[in-house]
Amino acid sequence: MEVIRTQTQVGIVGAGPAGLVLAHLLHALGISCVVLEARDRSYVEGRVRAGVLEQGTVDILNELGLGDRMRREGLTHHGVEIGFNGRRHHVDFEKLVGKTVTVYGQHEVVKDLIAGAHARHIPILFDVENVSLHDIDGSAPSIRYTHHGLSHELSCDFIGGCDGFHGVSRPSIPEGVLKIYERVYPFSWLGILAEAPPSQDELVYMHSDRGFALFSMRSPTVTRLYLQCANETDIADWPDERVWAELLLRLQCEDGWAPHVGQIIQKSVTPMRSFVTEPMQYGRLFLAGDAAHIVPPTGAKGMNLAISDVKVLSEGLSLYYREGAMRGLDRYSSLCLRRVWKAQRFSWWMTSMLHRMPDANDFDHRRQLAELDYVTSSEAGARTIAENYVGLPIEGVD
Ligand code: RFL
Ligand code: PHB
Repeated sequence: MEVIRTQTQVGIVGAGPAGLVLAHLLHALGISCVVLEARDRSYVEGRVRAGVLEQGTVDILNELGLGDRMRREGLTHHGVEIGFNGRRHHVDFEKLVGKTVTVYGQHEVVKDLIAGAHARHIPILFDVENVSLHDIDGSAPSIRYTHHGLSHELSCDFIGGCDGFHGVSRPSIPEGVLKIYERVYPFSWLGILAEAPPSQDELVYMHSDRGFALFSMRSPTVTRLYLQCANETDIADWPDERVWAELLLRLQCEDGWAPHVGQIIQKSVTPMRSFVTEPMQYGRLFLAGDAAHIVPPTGAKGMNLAISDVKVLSEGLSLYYREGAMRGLDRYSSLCLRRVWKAQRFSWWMTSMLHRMPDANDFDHRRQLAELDYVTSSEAGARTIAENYVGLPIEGVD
C-alpha cells in the first residue's frame, strides 16, 4: 500500500494533558509538532478524571493563554479538610505555605487545550490506528500509523511519548533498558459524579472504620465523590442507593455535616497503582505523564506531573532548537524523576494514611490514627501536607 510521508520537528503520541500541553508549549516556542491520538475527540473530551490543579499547572495554562475559562469557572481552594473519628480538620494551605489549588475538571482542561490547538492551527489527528515508533535510537525517528484507512509515516527529530499507561511508546523501548518500580494496592476507588451542590467549599479526605471516602466537586452544582472499595468490585453490585448509603456512613461527622444527595450521572471503578519507569528517555523518545509514571489519586498529582514533565521537555527542546545543545534534553529524565519520586512518596503516604489496609492489625490502625492526629494538630505536620499538595517547584533545565 502507498505510504503518505510527512515531516515535523516533534511527533507527539497521545492527546491527553501531557501531549496537548507539550504541543502548546512547542507552538509558543516556534517548534512544529503533530499530535496523534487513538480515540475520537468527544471520547477524549468526555473522559472524567482528575480535578485538582496545582498553582504551577494553573500558571502554565495561563502563560499559554489558555486559562480564560479556568479562571472564570475553576474554584480556588485555600486548603483541604482531613477527617477521622467523625471530625474534620482544616489544613490551611494559604496560611501554611502561601499558595492555593484550583478545582477544575481534567476534561475541561482537555477541552480548552483542544479548542486552543484548533484556533492556533496546531495539528491533532484523532482516530489514528496502528501507531508504531521506528529508529528511536537514531537521529531520524519516525512514527507510522493509519488514518481513515491510509498509511502514513511521520518523520521527526524527536518523539514525545505522551500516550498514557497503556500506550505504545513505553513498550517500544527495547527490553532490558528500563527499570520498573511498582506497587499495586489491595483496594480501588469507586467514583461518582452527582448533580448535587457541594455541601461545603473544600475537599474532605475522610478516614473511617468502613474505609476511605473523598468529598470533592466540579462546579457549584456538581459533587464528585469516591469510596475505597475491593479490587474485584463489580459496579453492578453498587446501585445508586448503596453508593449514597455508604458515602453517608463514611462521611458523616459529629457536627452533622454530610454531602448533599443527588442524581448520579457517572460511576466508575479505578484501581490504585504506584509505578515509575527509569529512565524516562531512550534515544530520541521522551516519555511524559502516565506513560512514564502512575500515582494513586489520593495526592491529586497525576495530571500535574504530566504537565510538569512536558514543561521540562519543552525547555530541553527549546535549547536544542535555539543553540543545537543537547544538555537540556540529557537532563530531562533525571530532572523529572527527582520531582516524580517526591510526588510518588506523597501519594503513597496519603494513600497509606487515609485508607483502611485489609492486612492491618490493631496496632497498625492505632498508629494510623495517631499519624492523622499528628498531621492535623501540629503545624509542622500540616505544613508537610500543604507544601506537597500545592505542588513542589518545577526545576528548570539550565
Ligand atoms: P492520558 O490522559 O492517559 O492520555 C494519554 C492519551 O494517549 C492516547 N493513546 C494513544 N494515542 C495514540 N496511539 C496510541 N497507541 C495510544 N494509546 C493511548 C489515549 O487515548 C489518551 O488520550 O495521559 P497523560 O496525558 O499522561 O495524563 C495523565 C492524567 O490523565 C492522569 O495522571 C490523571 O488523570 C490522574 N488523576 C489525577 N491527577 C491529578 O493531577 N489530580 C487529580 O485530582 C487526579 N485525580 C486521576 C484522578 C485519575 C483518576 N483515574 C480515573 C485514573 C482521579 C481518578 C479517578
Ligand atoms: C477529584 O476531584 O476528582 C479528585 C480530587 C482529589 C483527589 C483525587 C480526585 O485526590
